[in-house]
Amino acid sequence: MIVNHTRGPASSASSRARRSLTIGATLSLALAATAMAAGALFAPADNFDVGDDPESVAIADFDGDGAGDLAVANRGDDDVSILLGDGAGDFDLDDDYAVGDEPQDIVAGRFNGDGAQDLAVANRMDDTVSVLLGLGDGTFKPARDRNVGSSPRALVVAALNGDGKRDLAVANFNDDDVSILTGQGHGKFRRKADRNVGETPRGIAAADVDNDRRTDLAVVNDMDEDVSILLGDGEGSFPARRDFAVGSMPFSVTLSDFDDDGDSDFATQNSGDNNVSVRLGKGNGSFGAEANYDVGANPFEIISAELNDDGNRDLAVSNADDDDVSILLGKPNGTFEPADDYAVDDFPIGLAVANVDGADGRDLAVANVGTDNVSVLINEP
Ligand SMILES: [Ca+2]
Ligand SMILES: [Ca+2]
Ligand SMILES: [Ca+2]
Ligand SMILES: [Ca+2]
Repeated sequence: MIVNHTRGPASSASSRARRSLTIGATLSLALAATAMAAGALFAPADNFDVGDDPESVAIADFDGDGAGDLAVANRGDDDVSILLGDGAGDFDLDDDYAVGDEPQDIVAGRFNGDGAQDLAVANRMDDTVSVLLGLGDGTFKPARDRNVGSSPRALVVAALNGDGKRDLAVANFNDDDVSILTGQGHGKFRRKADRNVGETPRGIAAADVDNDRRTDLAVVNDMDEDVSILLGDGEGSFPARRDFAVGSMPFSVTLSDFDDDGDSDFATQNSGDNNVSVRLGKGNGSFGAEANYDVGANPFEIISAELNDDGNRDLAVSNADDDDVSILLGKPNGTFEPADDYAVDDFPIGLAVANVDGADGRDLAVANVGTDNVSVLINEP
């Protein structure tokens, strides 16, 4: 087990990024010009300063004004920055909230019954998840921490045990397992027995992949270069596991229905191959052969969403060494067009998607570790 294999940027990556800054900027401008000429899906990025080493970003409406806001986990500051949106694509830093040691991943969800959006954060150095309960006005109560496994790197909000309350599943990098935290409905969680997966899990997603109306999990394992599919029993346990191969150094997985056949499919970024793997689901917990699509250098995170309003799910991938985001537009049969790249800032990792400006189209937020800011890409359909 490689305990020191961290998800964050190594110093070599940072220096590599600095060395390539000039040529990277020139290339980015050229790519942006090309994209604009071809009918760009996104306007040039606007950047908003946050804390030190932002690794992850979530979008939700924290103050209830109908406009999407940002929550950013700052690994270097051990806190979360809240940026409130004005509904037109602009964001103001509102406040920071202390969380655990080296927050790595952040998700929004409603964990108690007050209707306000709350936050959960995986802290990789103190083996906890911080829960921040929102007050509905954009502010949060002080974090409460819950123990999970060793070196939690990613988490997902889902209904896992059929009581209608939001639960959490957390990928523990050092333990090769997943912690299941069942929500009690008042903002507290109960930890069930951990579930083993492959070696060094770094990313996690939730959906029903075998069409039994019970939520399942997809966990991407860096060392094993595969995805563990855990089939849920609807009671918060996952008795069945099958592993499906992907590429080299996968850190992130997304579940979606790319070919619109009603069965969940998955995609990973492969940092060692500079591409993505897509495997289409068969609806019974199994998946078809891997298809690969090239993206930029050192892809770190992948998300899926409908981005160009043609009815086919698309992919967005953050390319840490290219300082841009690759957009792969989906086709009806579950294959993808070649990537279009959109420039962001230095060493982008975290991605989130939602409509933040009120106009048509889903927008992207990208957390840039190298420049301690978040890039917002506004969709221009
Ligand atoms: Ca708002
Ligand atoms: Ca299921
Ligand atoms: Ca499908
Ligand atoms: Ca699409």
